[in-house]
Amino acid sequence: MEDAPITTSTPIAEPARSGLGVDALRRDIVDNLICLQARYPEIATPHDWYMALAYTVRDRMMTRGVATGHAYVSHSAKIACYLSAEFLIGPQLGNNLIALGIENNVRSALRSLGVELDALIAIEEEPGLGNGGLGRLAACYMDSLSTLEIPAIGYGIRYEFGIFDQEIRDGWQVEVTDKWLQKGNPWEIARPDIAFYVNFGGRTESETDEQGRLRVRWIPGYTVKGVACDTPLPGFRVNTCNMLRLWKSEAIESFDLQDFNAGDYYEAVHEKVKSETLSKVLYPNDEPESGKRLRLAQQYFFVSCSLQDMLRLLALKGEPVGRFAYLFTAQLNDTHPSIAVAELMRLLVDEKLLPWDEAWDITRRALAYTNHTLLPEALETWGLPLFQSLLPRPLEIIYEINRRFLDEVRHRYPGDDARIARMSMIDESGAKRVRMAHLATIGSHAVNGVAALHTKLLEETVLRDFAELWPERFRNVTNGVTPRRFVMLSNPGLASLLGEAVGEHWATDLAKLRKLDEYADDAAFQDRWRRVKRANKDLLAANIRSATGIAVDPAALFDIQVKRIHEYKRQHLNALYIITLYERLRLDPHLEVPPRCFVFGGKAAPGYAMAKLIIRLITGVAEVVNNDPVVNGRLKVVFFPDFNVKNAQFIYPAADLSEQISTAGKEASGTGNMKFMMNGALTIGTLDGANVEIREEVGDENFFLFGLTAEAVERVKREGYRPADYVCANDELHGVIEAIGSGRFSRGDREMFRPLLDNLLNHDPFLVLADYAAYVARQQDVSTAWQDTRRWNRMSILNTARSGKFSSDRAIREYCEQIWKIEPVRIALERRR
Ligand code: 26Q
Repeated sequence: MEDAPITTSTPIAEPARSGLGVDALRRDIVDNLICLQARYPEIATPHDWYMALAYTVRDRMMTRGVATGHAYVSHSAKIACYLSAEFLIGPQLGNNLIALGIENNVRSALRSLGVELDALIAIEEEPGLGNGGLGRLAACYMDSLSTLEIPAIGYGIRYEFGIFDQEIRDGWQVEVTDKWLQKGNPWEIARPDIAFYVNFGGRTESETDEQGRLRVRWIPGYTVKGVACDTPLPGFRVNTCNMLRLWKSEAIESFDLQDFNAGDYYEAVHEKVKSETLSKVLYPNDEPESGKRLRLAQQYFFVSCSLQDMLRLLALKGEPVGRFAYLFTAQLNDTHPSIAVAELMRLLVDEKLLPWDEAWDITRRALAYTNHTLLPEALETWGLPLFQSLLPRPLEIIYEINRRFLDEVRHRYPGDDARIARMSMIDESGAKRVRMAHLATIGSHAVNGVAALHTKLLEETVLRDFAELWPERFRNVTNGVTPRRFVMLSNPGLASLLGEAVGEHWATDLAKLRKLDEYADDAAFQDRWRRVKRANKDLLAANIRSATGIAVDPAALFDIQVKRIHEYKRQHLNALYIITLYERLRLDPHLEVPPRCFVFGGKAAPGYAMAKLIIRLITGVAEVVNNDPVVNGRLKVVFFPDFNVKNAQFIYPAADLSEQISTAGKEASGTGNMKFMMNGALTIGTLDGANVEIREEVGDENFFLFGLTAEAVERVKREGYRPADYVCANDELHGVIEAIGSGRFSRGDREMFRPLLDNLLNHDPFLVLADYAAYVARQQDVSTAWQDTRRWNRMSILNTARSGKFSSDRAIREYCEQIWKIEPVRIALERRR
């Protein structure tokens, strides 16, 4: 057979797979459609086009990713490793197009093929590999790390099933499994060659080696293999493209072979299934649940793989183990990866044969810990028997660290046994438990909270003894969010208006938004501002209509609370206010009430009955209020199902009012509050988490503050909180409680909300009724302000103008300067043909 003839059609000037021009993009999209999707254009489905485009975009990122990886190995630059059990990165296509700056060219290329880009962006399923704030924070930080050209790797778990999809049936939450991998994931690169073994169970043996050193051998009960799955995360308009490296569990080959040889085929297959189970599913609770062995196994699994990978990279860099802490810094995203303290010690002492003291010095200098909660029930601890049986060797190491640490404490505070008991890594007050926050604190050179108030309370309460012992290790890094995803991508109308007003650099230098102050009273600018907001509200209204069937008026005040459902976040306080308004209208149908649309969104942990009942209350109120002719459309209540990153992107831009109403002292930071602010929403909120700093930035006159302070909350509790007093003192509140109890919002069922009322009236640690009157009064001020359109627009503009502090770029710069001591590395791209 002869070779095909050499043809000379007009060549496209740009190289395949890296060209950014319209012609090259168009050519490569069609190539990928044929070569990877095995479809020709005439019969391609939207999903085929999506895949072809995604691969085309991925190719462009590969060039950058490879150059970035090469630079990190050949430089002696330090790498920041962000260890997190969760990464909620959201849909990738739109974000990557923006980062590469090829959105317009791709749009043209597709249009010439008769395909609409927005339709392809809309069909992408997001990887829901997180619960909420903590997982999304990790994703925002990865975005900033790449954009700021900081050498970084995100390390986590590649769950096959992420957070469940939420459906609302009959007013109740129903959980549906998330099948994000069903149609394939074009962004991920599996790396079977990068794999590590992780041991579990079994026992340990000690022996003395030839050099007379004591050596411990861990004889595991079983071993699991972790395989790397990489997702490239490009920085905004830079060449840096860092990797998110997620570990997938697999069975080790030799293991099943052994059983197979022994003839026990079923046992071999069962072992394989068990190993694969490890990374199967994300725990959908944003609080630890006692006794979940698999959860602890997941944590150890990803931490061990990640640390082994860092040691591999160190060797690749040609560096000795002793240089570990100069070349890597690992940030522990809450205590979930805190077993890293023991595992790094194990790897250095047992495997690399370093002396204990040298290993301890490296460990402490390499690790730093971020705390995200003060709630006692959310502090992670593990029962000793479980820990012992799953991780016998790491537990021995924890004991040894603890013994040495407590000696130090004893030396410093002689005779203070109570302090020793408080600070120990083992809680011995009841059945013994390992305190992961103590492990993380003792094993780190820096500990930080996520907002100023949170850090202060952390130092005064949960980690008080540690802050007293090592004050220099504690610092605050207030959270931030990425303006690329949450303004530029989510709110293109606002983005172009901002570009005109303050110049194009706002997206990487958010403090530039300050210049908007000058426009706050400019009538023409206000008008454009209002029109952008209105278009966003039209879009949300359409999405509400298709998701719930509810028609809302885009001219109404959009009052939004989206976040996980939790008693401390007090969605039920918001519901009480809605019922208050409704009862007022029933009493006086002619009452003047500016039209409001209340939107809720958020998932409840599947086992959290009270949170699920709060959802039921909201949907019950919605059913009654939306359909009562007395209301006449002036109030609308919507529970938007399945709040996730994708939905969030059209919800934040449409908000007029942001509800941040947690009990003061309970919300570590909040990050939704920042996303709303950037998009021009005003906040009604308590002095909690980052609300405090938001109010400081925007000014009290542009923020609706209410409620007890954290101090007052503690005082009320100390003196005895008596909810009934607040009901007796407030007729409206009494009426609201009666209405719920009467079955008005439960189709006549007087039992349904009894547990909720019982909670509010008899044992509510979150003091809902204590803040009710102040909240209702402040909401009245909101309505008054809303009726003065000029005033409202001014406040809205000032909120965006003063949101600069809350960029994740600022937060990452602080981590780099104060904790990681890392500098940017410029990535050069070679010209390739
Ligand atoms: C732990 C052990 C076992 C099973 C589950 C968990 C678990 C999982 C997720 C515990 C906590 C979480 C998530 C916590 C979280 O999202 N916290 C939020 O973090 C945000 C980022 O700092 C803050 O803004 C929020 O205030 C905080 O609630």
